[in-house]
Amino acid sequence: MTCELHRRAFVRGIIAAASAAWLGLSLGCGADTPVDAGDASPEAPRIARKSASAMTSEEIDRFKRAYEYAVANGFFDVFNDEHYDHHRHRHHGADLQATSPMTVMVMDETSGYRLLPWHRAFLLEAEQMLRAALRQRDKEEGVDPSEADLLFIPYWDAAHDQDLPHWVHGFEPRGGTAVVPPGLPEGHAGYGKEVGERYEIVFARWPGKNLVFDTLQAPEHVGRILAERTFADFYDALDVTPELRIENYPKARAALDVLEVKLPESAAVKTLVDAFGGSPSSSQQGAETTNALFEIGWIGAVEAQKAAPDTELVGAVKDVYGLFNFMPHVRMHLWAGGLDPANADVRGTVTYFNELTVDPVFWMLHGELDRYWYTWEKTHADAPPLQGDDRSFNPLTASEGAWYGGGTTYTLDDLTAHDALPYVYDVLFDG
Ligand SMILES: [Cu+2]
Repeated sequence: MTCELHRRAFVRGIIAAASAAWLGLSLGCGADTPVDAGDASPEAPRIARKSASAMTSEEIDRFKRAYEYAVANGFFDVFNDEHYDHHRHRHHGADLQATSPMTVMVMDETSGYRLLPWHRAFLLEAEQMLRAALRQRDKEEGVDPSEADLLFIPYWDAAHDQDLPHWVHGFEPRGGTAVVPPGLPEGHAGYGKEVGERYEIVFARWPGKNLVFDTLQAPEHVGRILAERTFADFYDALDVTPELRIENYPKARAALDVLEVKLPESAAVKTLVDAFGGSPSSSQQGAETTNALFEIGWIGAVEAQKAAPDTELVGAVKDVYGLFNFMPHVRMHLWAGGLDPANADVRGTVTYFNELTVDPVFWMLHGELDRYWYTWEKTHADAPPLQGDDRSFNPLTASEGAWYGGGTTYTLDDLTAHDALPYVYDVLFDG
């Protein structure tokens, strides 16, 4: 019993320490009252977003023609730049840096609560832009442009697919530019240029090829997230705090002992040893712990790429990661992007905040997170705890969005009134 209590205390400590980097502590309060699902009226001109795995060949073709045209013409450049502009948008609980090893910078709690509504608005803008792009292409090619009204951004049902949808493998649109962020590793297309300059994106995607992010969330995991009662807890489970696989704790602890011997000089290993034995800490220490975890993940990936890797070291890194069942948001990005098998410093396009909008997987994974939220909203009245200006979202400015009829400013109320949204999901998430 004592042992059990001791272990629980440890687990709480690790949760706070190793994951606080994805935000700080989130304390929320909200109602848990079921709301009327309110079916869409049949005459409403709404598009039904479907799973990318369930699209017809005609729908896939339409989406691909719009998307590749938009990327090739640089229409996503401004989407990249806006997504990268944290100061204006405050739209992520943590900023994932371009560095290798990966590092996170913790944002304030409000920025985390803005993640879902901001990306809901961003998806609406992209969907509108893609329709305008398709109309333009159709006119150029002498095709009836009215098909553009049928275009939607599909969602990636990663939990059920456990892979990328078949047609997305190999669909790697070329073109587009992005702004150089600090810390790009050698081997990345923007490396060697001044921070703030533009570079031509070189599309990269190695799904499932990140040593320590090589699995996707299971449907039951999503089911547990959807069972959270308040928005704060729902958001936290989606984006901030991993589940712990307590049964893997002894293996993870033993693996840290191995790493201490193999990497006696590593500050990251020391940080993790302290976190495993210590008490809950501030979010700054939490960021340090998360970054230490990322660093040993990188050490493991570099080792695994050697001609004759130290398999005990690689196994120990994997065992430390085995303690965590990571949050769907970061997991989908890192799984889909993967690591360059020839250079573990370079990640896939969909993991870099400054260039990720050229990968359709970015939109499909955020469509899926949006579908989780949309599903949750059907049975919960609670909303993101945001006040004043924080309830306003303007992903693209009026002048940037003018050409496709966008650049809208959305209020939180606009974005949470399902009946007023121009889309529905063909099905809610069902674990
Ligand atoms: Cu994201």
